[in-house]
Order: sequence, then C-alpha cells, then structure tokens
Amino acid sequence: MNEAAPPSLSAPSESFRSGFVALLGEPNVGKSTLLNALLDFKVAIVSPKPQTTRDRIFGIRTDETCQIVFVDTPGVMEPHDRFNEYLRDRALEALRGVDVVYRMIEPERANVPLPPAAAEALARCRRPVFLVVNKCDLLDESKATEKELHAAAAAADGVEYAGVFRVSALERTGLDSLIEATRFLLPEGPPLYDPEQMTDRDLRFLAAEIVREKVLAHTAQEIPYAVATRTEEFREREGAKHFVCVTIHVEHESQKPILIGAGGAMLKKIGSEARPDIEQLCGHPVFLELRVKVRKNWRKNEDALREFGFRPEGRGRQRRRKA
Ligand SMILES: Nc1nc2c(ncn2[C@@H]2O[C@H](COP(=O)(O)OP(=O)(O)O)[C@@H](O)[C@H]2O)c(=O)[nH]1
Ligand SMILES: [Mg+2]
Repeated sequence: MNEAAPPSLSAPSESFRSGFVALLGEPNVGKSTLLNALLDFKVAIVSPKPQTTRDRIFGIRTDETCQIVFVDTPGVMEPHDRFNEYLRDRALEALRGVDVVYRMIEPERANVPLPPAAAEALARCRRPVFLVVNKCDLLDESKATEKELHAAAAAADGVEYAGVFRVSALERTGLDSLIEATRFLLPEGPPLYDPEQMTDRDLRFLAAEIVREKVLAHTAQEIPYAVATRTEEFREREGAKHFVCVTIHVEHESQKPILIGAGGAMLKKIGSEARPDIEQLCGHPVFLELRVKVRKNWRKNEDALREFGFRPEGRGRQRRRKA
C-alpha cells in the first residue's frame, strides 16, 4: 500500500449515503447471523431451526461514511399454513422500498431456485441484487468458484446479479467488501436513524425474542414452532434490577410440561440463559420472570396472531423510495 494514501476511504468532501438493504433467502441460510455480524451486535436471534425469524427486523449500521439499514426477514419458502403464508408475505414485503437486495444462498444449494412468489417479487423490485454466498467456511474452494456459483444461481433464479460475494457470517469473513460495494449503491443523504440506534425494535420485543431463542435451543420436534413469546412487563428501575416478565405461549396443554420441565428445570435453564443476554442488551441487571400459558392453536387464529404482534399488513414499513 502506498504510504501516502489517506487512512480512510472517507474523504471529507465525500457525501454521506444512507439506505435500506433487504436480506432475502431460504430459511437457515444465515440471514440473521449475517445481520448480527454486519452490525457487530446481536439484534436478531439465531438457531439451526427453520422459521426462527418471524418478523421483519431492522439492523442499523452507521459509520462515518454511510448508514445502512439492513432488513432481516423470515425465510422464504412455499407456505403450508396461514402462519407460513404470513412469514412469506413479511419477507417479500421487505423488498418494497429498499435500495439493494442480498439474495443469500448456501454454496451447495446454488442451483435451487427461489420459490416462485419470491422470484417474482425480486424481479418486480427492480433494485440491484447481490448474490451473497454464505457459510463459505464450510466450502471446499476448489469445488465451486465464484463464477460457477454465480452461473448456477443466476440460471436457477432467473435474476441478473449485480455482484457475487462469498462470506462467512459465522467467521465474519468477506464482510468489508460487501459493505463497501453496497455503500456505492445507496443514495446520498443524511442518516435515516439516530446513529446510536442499532435496531427499530424495542427492548420488550428483543427480550421476548431472546427467550424464544433459548426455547428453540432446548426443545425439539414441534415445540419450536408451537411457541410464541411475549413480554408482559418491562419495568426499568433505578437502583434495582429491571423487572422483566415474559410469557411463553404454547399451542396445546400437552406442551406445557415439556417447557416447564421436571421440577421446573427447563424453565429455569431457559431463564438462566436468557437473563444475561437481556442484561447485556439493556446494560442493567435484570430480574426475569417466565410464565408458560396455553393459547390453543394460536398459529391458526387471526386474533392470537394479532395479539402476538403478527399483523397481517406490514407495520411501520420502511421509507419508500421513488421507483
Ligand atoms: N458454518 C456456518 N454456519 C452458519 C453461518 N451463518 C449462519 N450459520 C448457522 O446457520 C444456522 C441458521 O442461521 P440463522 O442466522 O438463524 O439463519 P436464517 O434462518 O437465515 O436467519 C445457525 O445454526 C447458524 O449458526 C456461516 O457463515 N457458517
Ligand atoms: Mg433468521
């Protein structure tokens, strides 16, 4: 490197840029892990189980040159029930009004096409789409070159990709060049959010999500899908621990004892793992109370979906850009 080169790319005369980037891809490709890695802060919960992300979440990354609002979305898949349909619609809605889309894939699934509704939405949004190949830490480099991955995905999706990036969200590799390329596609303009802000979601939402993440980590089969969490109370107290009460809703009476565990052991484990994460988030000691309640077949019930914050029509949509 030339020693005379400026230490940073951000020459003072260069204008600030800001905009939205949607993360789109099948369940489990690592969208939420990438979001957290790009922010260097955990805003979205992660698990090896599909359908972990159930709603759109903004992760806001601000540096001295730009502010990128990453929009994490539920995985796109063929819907099997009302709730699946809801998840798919939330994911596709996130494409509206963004400046750039990251279409995320896993290397060995480059030739698997997007579900038709997602491919159509991607074509309709008329924004530059980057092919982001994640989990490259697992990839034998010789088996798939960038060019091959690009060709396979472009043919499968019928999309003209504006760039291909190999990353590992887990090991945080390849992220700098992704951000740099993204920056140049954003319009010039001031920050859209307070530069200190990391997400559009409040502590109540994030606390409920953290509890759900621990439930996902310790349960199997249908339980992860049958659980919805809701923060009933988040009382901030000066000079005392914050009081946080989260209810874990299950679909059937038979699921309740599984979550409570023998002598309350499961609930205790979930609580003892969730509490430090919530404390880290709010920077204050927390007293966490967990409750388990049955809400019969909530995934099929419009009232319950609304009550748990799953609104049929996109809430607080991102700012629209003129097409
Ligand atoms: N090896 C590896 N695993 C990853 C990477 N990114 C995510 N994962 C794992 O993939 C699983 C799904 O990740 P998640 O972010 O929840 O995927 P999402 O459903 O697309 O949001 C989790 O077990 C992650 O730890 C990566 O770059 N490399
Ligand atoms: Mg996710």
